[in-house]
Amino acid sequence: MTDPIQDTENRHSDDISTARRGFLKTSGLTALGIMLGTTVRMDGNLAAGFVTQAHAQDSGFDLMQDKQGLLVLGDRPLNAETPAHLLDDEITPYERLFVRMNGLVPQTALDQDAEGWTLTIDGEVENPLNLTIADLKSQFENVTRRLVIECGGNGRAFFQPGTSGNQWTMGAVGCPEWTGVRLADVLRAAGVKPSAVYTGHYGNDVHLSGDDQKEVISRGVPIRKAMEDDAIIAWAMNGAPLSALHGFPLRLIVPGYPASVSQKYLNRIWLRDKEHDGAKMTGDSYRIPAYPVAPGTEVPDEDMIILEAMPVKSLITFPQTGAEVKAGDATEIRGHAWCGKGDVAAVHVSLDYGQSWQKADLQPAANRFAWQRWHAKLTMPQHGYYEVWVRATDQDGISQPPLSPAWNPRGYANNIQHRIALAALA
Ligand SMILES: Nc1nc2c(c(=O)[nH]1)N[C@H]1C(S)=C(S)[C@@H](COP(=O)(O)O)O[C@H]1N2
Ligand SMILES: [Mo]
Repeated sequence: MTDPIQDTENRHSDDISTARRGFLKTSGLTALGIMLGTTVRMDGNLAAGFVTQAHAQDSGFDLMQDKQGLLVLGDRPLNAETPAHLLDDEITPYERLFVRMNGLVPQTALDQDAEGWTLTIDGEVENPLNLTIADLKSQFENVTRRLVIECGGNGRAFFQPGTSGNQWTMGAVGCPEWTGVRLADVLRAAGVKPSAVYTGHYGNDVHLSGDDQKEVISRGVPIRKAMEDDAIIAWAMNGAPLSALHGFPLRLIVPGYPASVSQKYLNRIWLRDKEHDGAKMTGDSYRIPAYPVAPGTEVPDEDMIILEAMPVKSLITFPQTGAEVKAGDATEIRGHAWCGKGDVAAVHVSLDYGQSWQKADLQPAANRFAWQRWHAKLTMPQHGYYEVWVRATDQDGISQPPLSPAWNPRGYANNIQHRIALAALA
């Protein structure tokens, strides 16, 4: 069955320009992504050209070998998203978690070598700390939490006109289970001075240029966000040490905000007496206009403000778009919903292009900032083509729009409704 929304290259047919589609179809990286999306073994039987090209590029190819079904958007830096139907697990397994690198994976992570690793807490604190991973494990309460990470640019592909950056569709999101210590506990142990207003996060990944003096990414959050109980400094994901791609040996998870603040390969948190100004904090990075702008507007940097809480969002993770169902039978539809403010209030599904909505059964979150499972049963009245649309609503009554929301120059925070196509058989 070929319909516009089952084809990942076409995405929402009305949301991506023909020009862009043409580009994606002919791009070698798309071909690579499609190959990685299959069960083809990475090392044995690929065309020599691919292997050579990939190996020349930071061995991104090797790193992807235990990922299953992800679509690679680029390999230097390495970026890959997960098709919605592969995000059906309540706890996202390693194999299906998206990858977002701004630079190159550091050697320490490739070698899984945490020998001598320390986390420095300095700046606006009474007692600067230098903590080993053993110190973190023994001196602070250990916590395990399911926390959503979502790239600020997830959904970028649907903005018109298009904006530069990875053309993420729906799958730059996941909800693994993280183990570590509360960021707030560690900051309190360092003694937060009243002058501290912002955090600045650092890791040891390598700039694409190879220049080790250049910062890859160093973002931060307002101190009030850092002192909430939810953010953790993690050393494990799904019960295993962090992997090379996801931040070994330590990373921050600051849920609710764009995942760019969740620093991987974490070795320093600098408390600042002003808004942090590290790499990708300034200019238009992870910023949106301070006022609504017409699509395509050039916005001066001084009118851009930092993107904080991510908007309410949901996915249909079952069935897979394009599936065949039986007309007249109640069909199980399910997915997840999450929100940068905390819990989701309601989820609705529509079988008639948003003209009428049915309330889905929504389960409570395992903990704050975990995604919430929803289920619905829908019956296709007769044979033919159907679309299922989903819409989540947050605690303030704000729900997802059917079309891309406020256009912004870098294409952040797009929480357009997800939809799938189904073929109902007689
Ligand atoms: N050190 C470091 N941390 C980082 C990044 C990075 O490039 N380097 N990318 C950030 C961005 S933009 C995102 S969306 C998340 C992605 O996390 P993941 O690759 O574990 O899915 O990591 C964040 N932390
Ligand atoms: Mo991101």
